[in-house]
Amino acid sequence: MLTREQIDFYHENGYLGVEGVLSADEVAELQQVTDDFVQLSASVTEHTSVFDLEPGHTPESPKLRRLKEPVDQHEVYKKNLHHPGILAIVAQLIGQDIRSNGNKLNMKSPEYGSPVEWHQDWAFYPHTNDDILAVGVSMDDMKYENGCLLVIPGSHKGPILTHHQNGRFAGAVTEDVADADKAVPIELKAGGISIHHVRTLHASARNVSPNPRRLLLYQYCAADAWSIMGYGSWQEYLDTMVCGEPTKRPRMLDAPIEIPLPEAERGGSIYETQTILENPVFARAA
Ligand SMILES: O=C(O)CCC(=O)C(=O)O
Repeated sequence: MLTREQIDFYHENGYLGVEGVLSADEVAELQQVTDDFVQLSASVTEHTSVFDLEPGHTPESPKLRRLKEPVDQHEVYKKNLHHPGILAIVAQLIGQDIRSNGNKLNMKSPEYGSPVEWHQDWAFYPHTNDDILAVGVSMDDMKYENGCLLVIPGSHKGPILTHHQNGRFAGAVTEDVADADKAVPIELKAGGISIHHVRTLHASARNVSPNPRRLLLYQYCAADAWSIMGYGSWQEYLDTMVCGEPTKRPRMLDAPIEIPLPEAERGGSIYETQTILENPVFARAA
């Protein structure tokens, strides 16, 4: 559970780091399952619907950048979406009725892993209100050197910066990020979680350390935050419920929105989408 100070810090700054949410055994289990997926990825040479590969990926030295929708790939990831410690914290921030609108496992190989350019998740998935956050489960110690999450405190209260380039969605901010010099790293031990608000500007640099960086991201929304882009059916909405009650009455917030259309030139993952950026901020592996 969070203290009053932690809750206030989140609302004021748009992010929070919480140590010790998962036990050492829970982290070890996640690491084991993830190691198995990295081994499996050695058998592919192109991105698939499950694996997103680093540019230097080879069968001899597999470099898996993202496991897509891990909750659909293994019971252990699904179990942790419902982790009681995580859900208790999320409920303190966005209420008891909770949906999930996505999940991913982003990995940065030692001395290699790709950066993620500045962006606001809200630009990818605008909703009727912004009681939406992403929880990052640290599967390794997270330091600046291995590419931990960087956030700009208070940016969730600011404008939505443009994520378009040459008229198409580009998956990253394409104007100047004025406050980038105020960015702070969310450094955590394995088992800790980061939380960032859906409008918080965030990014992460390349991994320049000898250690891996594996961050399991679960997106949680208040049940009354409905996707502006819509649902194919009532069942599709219901399938996103994690706990509490669904609702057919979306809560509306007067918030700035830019629809992520026309579609990005390249899809598949945020990394692929961002490869078309004319002015990337972070250095990439050669
Ligand atoms: O893995 C990271 O460092 C950040 C990932 C992220 O923000 C995203 O995938 O949307």
